[in-house]
Amino acid sequence: MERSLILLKPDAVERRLIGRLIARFEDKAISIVGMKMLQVTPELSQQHYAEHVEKPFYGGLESFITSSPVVAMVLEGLDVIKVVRDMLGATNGLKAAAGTIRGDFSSSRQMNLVHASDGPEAAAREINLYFEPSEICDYTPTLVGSFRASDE
Ligand code: FUP
Repeated sequence: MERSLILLKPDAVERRLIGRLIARFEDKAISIVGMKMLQVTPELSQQHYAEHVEKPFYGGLESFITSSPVVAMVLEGLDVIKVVRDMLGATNGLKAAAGTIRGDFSSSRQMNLVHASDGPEAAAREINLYFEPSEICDYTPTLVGSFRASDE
């Protein structure tokens, strides 16, 4: 089992897409094990996007990510980091394949609706940035036998 940090970004909240985006993950039988709405501060943005802080686009990215609340989630599932990244599609909504979240809903490189961790190290770091351990629920879904075979 793997966990990933997902943010429904300010554009998703402003465009009233929260429910439809969460439904994409629920439809895929991925478990939500943590979820909350919060306002990202400049400090949190700088920690989250540490690798981008020195880049020319960072100022615009920080203004955007702090402009409205976000919904932060911890998703859990087999290979969930790659599965969710594939569900999002390419970073730029104009280049994302049809059928992906960004391909279907975004026409922007910055306003691409959802963030998802890009690897196990990033996931551990980002989950720790947004969630206390006590805010994550350890549970086995009752219907897990309908999601996949026991040896998968
Ligand atoms: P991703 O891994 O798909 O979230 O994308 P990156 O880590 O490459 O970029 C982080 C965020 O910066 C993206 F959500 C979009 C934004 N970005 C810009 O606004 N302008 C750029 O030129 C590149 C990225």
